[in-house]
Amino acid sequence: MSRTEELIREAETASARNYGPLPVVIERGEGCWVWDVEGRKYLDMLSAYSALNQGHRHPKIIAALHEQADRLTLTSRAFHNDQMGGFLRDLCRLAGYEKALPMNTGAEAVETAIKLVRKWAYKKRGIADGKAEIIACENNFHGRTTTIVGFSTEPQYRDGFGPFTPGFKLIPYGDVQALEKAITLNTAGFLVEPIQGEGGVIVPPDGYLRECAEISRRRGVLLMADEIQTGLGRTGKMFACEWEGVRPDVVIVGKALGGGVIPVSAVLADDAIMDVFNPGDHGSTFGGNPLACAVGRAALRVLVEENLPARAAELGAWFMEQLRKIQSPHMREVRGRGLFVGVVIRESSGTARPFCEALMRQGILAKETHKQVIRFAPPLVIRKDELKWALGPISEVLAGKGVELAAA
Ligand code: IF1
Repeated sequence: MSRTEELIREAETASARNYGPLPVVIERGEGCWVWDVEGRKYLDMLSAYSALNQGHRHPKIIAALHEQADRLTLTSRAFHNDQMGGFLRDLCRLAGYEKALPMNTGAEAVETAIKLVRKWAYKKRGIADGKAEIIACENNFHGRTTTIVGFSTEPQYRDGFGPFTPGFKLIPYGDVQALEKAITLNTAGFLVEPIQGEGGVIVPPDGYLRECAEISRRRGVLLMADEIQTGLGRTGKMFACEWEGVRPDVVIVGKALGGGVIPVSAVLADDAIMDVFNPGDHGSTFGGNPLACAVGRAALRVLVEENLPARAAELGAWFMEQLRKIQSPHMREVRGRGLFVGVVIRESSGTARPFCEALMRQGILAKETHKQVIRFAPPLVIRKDELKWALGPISEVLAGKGVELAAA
């Protein structure tokens, strides 16, 4: 048995079967490259679903981690720590909001935003107790808690996990009329991904977010943008909503906020919304811990100092242009924004999975989403020559080389 097989067997024996990863065991990473236990090198074009925008082990982020680890790691929110204020101030300045509430994972931040908007609805909008509604979109992905999967439209994410939290209404993504129609006097918020990630890298029609913002403002509904995956440079702007000049009422960030090191998430809003929270209303043992804050602050500094959003815009536009030139009988469409790119495989060619397996054998790690889509989202620190190299194996695989197509 190879070392890879041994380690996979060990993990599969001891872990729950809630994942089906590619059969590669990674032991080291640097920048946009990782190495497996057999010493093979791969270009990481998944970036831990955009949690590694700054690349693996960015020296400035690792230095902040070490420095803080040697001083103080955790206090709980029962006491103050000397790192949280500076981090949240930087985050608020970068995003243009008055307040930030720190949590750990994306799902926790989404839950936080839901609680915030509901409480705002009762305290500020005067919605009758227990009646507040939040509108979300079909094909959404906002996390895995029981409340969040309750408004998923993916049957597998819900199957076996009910009963679910009431108070959510679904509308088609990209449809402004549907939003206008779905809003009632009890609607508190509209929760939306600027680009649907897990949904298959779905870019909404031009003007969609702007019109949603206009409708929300006119109807007194809070616009809640889940920028967990699209934020922090991925799409070529610091926040994807900037593409349409939209300033949501509530912004949710996570993933790359932790610099690829530890889970750090946050909810951003102005004080007129955030001030509905009183001591005891909400919290987290680890949220706002000094280690996370030191790392998060360094993570933000790297995004700004290295102009990562602009790099994503430039390299992403070029990369998509090159992908579209590839001659492939299997490729139906290339879509995305910045370095958030989806290549859609024709249904007649089977699923995207064997293409991802073939890419892996050629030294490129990418992951399929929604069966037909290969997602390419490398760290934003990637260089043009590295992307250029990737186009070689990508072209070959999309042409069918090394792809074990399942019998139709
Ligand atoms: C997994 C997907 C991506 C997210 C948005 C909230 C969360 C996520 C827009 C929750 C998380 C992750 C979860 C991860 C895989 C990944 C994913 F394929 F599952 F859907 F990126 F597309 N909002 N997305 O994308 O954040 O609680 O995980 O920190 O394995 O489930 P989290």
